[in-house]
Amino acid sequence: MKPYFLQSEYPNTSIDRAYFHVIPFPLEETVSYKGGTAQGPLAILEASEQLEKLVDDHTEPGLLGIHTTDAVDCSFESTLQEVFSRASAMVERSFSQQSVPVMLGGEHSVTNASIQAISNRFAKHEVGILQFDAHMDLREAYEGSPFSHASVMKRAVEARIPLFQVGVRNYSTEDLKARKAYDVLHLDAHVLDTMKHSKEGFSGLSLPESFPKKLFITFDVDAFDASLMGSTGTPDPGGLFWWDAINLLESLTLGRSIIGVDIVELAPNPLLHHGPYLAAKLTYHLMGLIARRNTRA
Ligand SMILES: [Mn+2]
Repeated sequence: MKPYFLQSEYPNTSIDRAYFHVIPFPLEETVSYKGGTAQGPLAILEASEQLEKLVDDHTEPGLLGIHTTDAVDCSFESTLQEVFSRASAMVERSFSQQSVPVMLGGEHSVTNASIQAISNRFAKHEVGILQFDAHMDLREAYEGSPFSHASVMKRAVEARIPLFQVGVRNYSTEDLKARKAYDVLHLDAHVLDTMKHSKEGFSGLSLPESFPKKLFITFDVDAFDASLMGSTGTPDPGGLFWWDAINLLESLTLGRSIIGVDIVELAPNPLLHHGPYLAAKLTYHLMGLIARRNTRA
C-alpha cells in the first residue's frame, strides 16, 4: 500500500469526508541547482509516521479527516500544461467540497496548479497568497520556461492575486522590478531578524487590512535557515527557525481563513533525515492552524 499522511495514527479518510486533501505532486522539471524534489512528497509522507496526533497541547487536526490522493501524474508523455491542468482539477475538487488542499511538492512551480484553480474558482482579490521563501520567484521566465520555479509568483501577480512575501533574502533586479510593479508586500529576512530581537518580537505583526481575508499559503522550505533545512535545492543562510515560522504564521493569519497550502522544494538527502521530518511537521502544523482559523460551514 502506498504511504499516506499520518498513516500511523489515522485511516486514509474517504475523499468526500476528509477536510484535508493531501495531494502529492512530485514535479521536478525546471530545477536550477541541485535536484531531488521528485522525491519530496514521498519523503514527507514517510516522515509523517513519526508525528504525534496533537500539534500543540490541544489541537488535533487529524480529527477533521485527512485523505491522501494518488500522486499527480508527472509522466514525460504529458506537456507541463497538461500536468498542471490535472493538478489544478484536483485542487478545484477540494475547493468545491469546502475541503482544504494540502499540496506536497515537488519544485515550487507546482503552485501554478493552485494559481489556476484560485483564478477559476474565486473572484479577483478574494484570495491573497502568503509566500514563505528565500526568493521572490518573480522572474518573467527562467531558463526559457514560464513555468519555472523562479517565475511561479509572477504568474500569480499576473493573475491579479495579491501577494505577501516572508523571509526573502536573495535579490535580482528583475525580481525587484516586478515586486514594485505589482505592489508585492513583503517582510524580508533582514527586517525579520531585527524585529525578532526587539521587545515585541513578531507579536504585533499583521497583514494590512486591505489584504484579502482568504489566504493561500505557499511555503518553500528554503525559507528556513540552511542549518535547519539542508534538504532543498538551494539551502540559504540567514533564514527562519522553527518558532520564527510558527509565530509568523500565527500573527499573519489572525482573523483570516486559509483555503489551501503547499509545502514545496523539499529535496531529501538520504544522509539528513531531519529535512523530511521538518517538512512533515510543518505540514501538520499548517493543518492545525487551518483547523483553528477556519470555521467550517
Ligand atoms: Mn520558491
